[in-house]
Amino acid sequence: MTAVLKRWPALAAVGLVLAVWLSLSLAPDAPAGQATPEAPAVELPAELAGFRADAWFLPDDGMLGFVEVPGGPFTMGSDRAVDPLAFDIERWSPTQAQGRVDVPTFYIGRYEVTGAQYAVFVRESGHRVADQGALTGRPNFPVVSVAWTDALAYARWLEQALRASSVTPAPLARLLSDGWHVTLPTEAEWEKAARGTDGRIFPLGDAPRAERANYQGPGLTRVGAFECPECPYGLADMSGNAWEWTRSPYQAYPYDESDDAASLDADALWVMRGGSFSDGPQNIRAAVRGGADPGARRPFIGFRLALSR
Ligand SMILES: [Ca+2]
Ligand SMILES: [Ca+2]
Repeated sequence: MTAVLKRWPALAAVGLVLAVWLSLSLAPDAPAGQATPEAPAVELPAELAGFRADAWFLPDDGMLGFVEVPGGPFTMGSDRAVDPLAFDIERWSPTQAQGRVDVPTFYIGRYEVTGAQYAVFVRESGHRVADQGALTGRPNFPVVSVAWTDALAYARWLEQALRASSVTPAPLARLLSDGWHVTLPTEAEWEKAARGTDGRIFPLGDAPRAERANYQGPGLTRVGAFECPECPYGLADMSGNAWEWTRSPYQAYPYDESDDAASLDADALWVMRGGSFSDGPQNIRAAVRGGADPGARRPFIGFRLALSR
């Protein structure tokens, strides 16, 4: 099977895209504002500090939580000579430990997507909830137990909601009308957002610090509970709390977004980043790469959004 797919990579990619499309379109489409029979009543607070109840519970700032990461190159991957915790899969090539990747300007969520944000999506879209864990978390904790397909469905729904609403702040509305999309970050976007441009090992610097991230702990915490003034771009929980889905398939480096569709296997895994509350220091490094089945729903995997051209 693998040999066949390798010979017909385009066919394999089409099959996979079809599978994703089918799984999305098979979710029952209830009219807006009506929950599916399987979904429990979603209880949302009238107010939630730091978030806008009138704007899908997105963060209360001028870009509803989207933070600009200016375009330019950064160092991706790991050099075991300076980072002894690095995994083999983080090495760039047989001859090179790390690579330089030029990432155009994009925006990324300051926080992981929360339980309240996801609950509004389920309530408004009727999106099928396959794992109740996605709705039973606290409103300002990261949503978890969501598959890659659920994460993308949320991004698509939110983009339409933002486009259609007069609540959307002007700078954000302008980007959307200029053709930007709400999506998941690529692996390169995620890593640049996490470590910035100085090649650091952890988002907060070259060593982990227990007071700066939720790792090696008992459970999820409120998004942004751990302040990290040293972290690039003012982002929270890039290390730990919930693992985060990206829109990149899990492939050997060198990283190349342009070959993502061409080399997909039918059973491709998707990259998740950043480690979770239960991981040790090795898995909360900025360059760590987890691979997960796109249908996997786990109590330690969530996501954050990106705005990308
Ligand atoms: Ca995280
Ligand atoms: Ca690739």
